[in-house]
Amino acid sequence: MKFLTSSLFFLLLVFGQARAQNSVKPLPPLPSTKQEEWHDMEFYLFAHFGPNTFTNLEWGQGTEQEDIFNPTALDCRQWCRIAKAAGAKGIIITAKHHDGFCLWPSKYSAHTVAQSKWRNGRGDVIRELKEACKEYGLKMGIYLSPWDRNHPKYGTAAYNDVFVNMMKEVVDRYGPFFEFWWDGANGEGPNGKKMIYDWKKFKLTLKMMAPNTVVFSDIGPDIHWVGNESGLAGKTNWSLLDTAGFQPGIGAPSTDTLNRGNENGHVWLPAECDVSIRPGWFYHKEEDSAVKTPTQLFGLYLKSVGRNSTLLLNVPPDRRGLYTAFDSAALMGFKELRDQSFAYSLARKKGTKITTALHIETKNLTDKNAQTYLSLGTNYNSNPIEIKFREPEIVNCIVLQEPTRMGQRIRSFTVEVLGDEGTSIYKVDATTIGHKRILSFPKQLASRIRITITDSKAIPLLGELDVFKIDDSLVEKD
Ligand code: FUL
Ligand code: CA
Repeated sequence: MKFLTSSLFFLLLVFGQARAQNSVKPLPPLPSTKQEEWHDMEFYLFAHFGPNTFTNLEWGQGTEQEDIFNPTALDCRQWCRIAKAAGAKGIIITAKHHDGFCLWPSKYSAHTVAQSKWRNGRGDVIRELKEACKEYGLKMGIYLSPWDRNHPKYGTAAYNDVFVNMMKEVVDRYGPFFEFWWDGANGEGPNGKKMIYDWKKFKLTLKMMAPNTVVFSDIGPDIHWVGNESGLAGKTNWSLLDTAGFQPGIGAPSTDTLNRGNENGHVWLPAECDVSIRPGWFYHKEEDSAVKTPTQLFGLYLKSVGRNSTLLLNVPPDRRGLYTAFDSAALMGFKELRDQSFAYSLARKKGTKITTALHIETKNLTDKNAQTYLSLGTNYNSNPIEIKFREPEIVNCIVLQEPTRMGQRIRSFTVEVLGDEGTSIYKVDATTIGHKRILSFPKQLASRIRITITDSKAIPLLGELDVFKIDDSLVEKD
């Protein structure tokens, strides 16, 4: 009997919970599965590599001799080993930058590794990276610049087909890719020619050939540029954007809009933060001393991943075709800081109690699945979440996630640190959450923490909640 009653009680609880979840409707636009998977990757590397590595330029002319590309000890397994140890989930390679040189032996260009002396013209960087990524369990992405300062057909309608053929070729030979990166830069080609890109055709090509790949450009179709190359997403950052009437490149929305998204945007289109570990995108020896420190990288992580974006961190191989010890040391230090900071959530500590004013079951907040959630109801303003510690704890960092499968809903929220008697010690107001919001602040001794959703487009839902004490030096300054 006792068993029966408790089973019944359990069932009622489960169904009650399921009903509560079912009664809330998703708020479109919603992410596709590939967008969700991409967002969950959070951090991955960019590898700018090509003739510029050897000429010390950032933008090659397109007139460089093929033989200039001559890495003496190329080893993509070394890149992958380091990427993996750094906790990055994938690598995107510049298969063709603005100079037009192809790091794979393309049928559609006479300016490729096949025309170089490197490995007697039989080298293929893209194949080597594909194999190394597979070995290390990393995802691979590819960057192809539409702007091509070498290709003889550039500036004519025929070049659109060249670009389409190149896309097909790389997808066919080296795919699947988790991401395809279209650079919006569009300057003059050989002989000063300008080019009008057939974006529609480009989009259709990847839609047909690579339906599971997220495609990046200034305005998508799947993810968009964050509006700067410093790795900074807006503190307010909607995964929604209006793209009708816009084009990648000079026809894109303002950088401010790209930085924050559109609150009522019609398309689910999250931002990606691309930034280099060095001042330049390509390797320059003189920048060995200017590699970002682990603390700087951690700061970028807070301002990208911690602001509903992802971090695409460029780490350029050198002339040997290897990651240098400077870059790899910085990456390992960055990994250590993330591990130390987020190893131990006080929200999950034994004795910590999480409650809401309306006594809703809160276990979905700490089940490590952002898509299972707690609904705060229509009266969310008067239904704050309280995290009560067994003993007062020093805290300075809160991590929140929305279940994005239900749409991005929350406009603003408040975090209050409370002392022994429930007195407010510290209060911080913040705006959007989305996939992940990391808030850091000067450390406080907290008995409780109260989180109130202050404004939401629809019934607010929270997927996950964590509280940390991170090193003082890592707290966001601005
Ligand atoms: C820009 C390019 O012009 C830079 O060289 C670099 O590739 C960066 C990621 O995108 O548009
Ligand atoms: Ca959850």
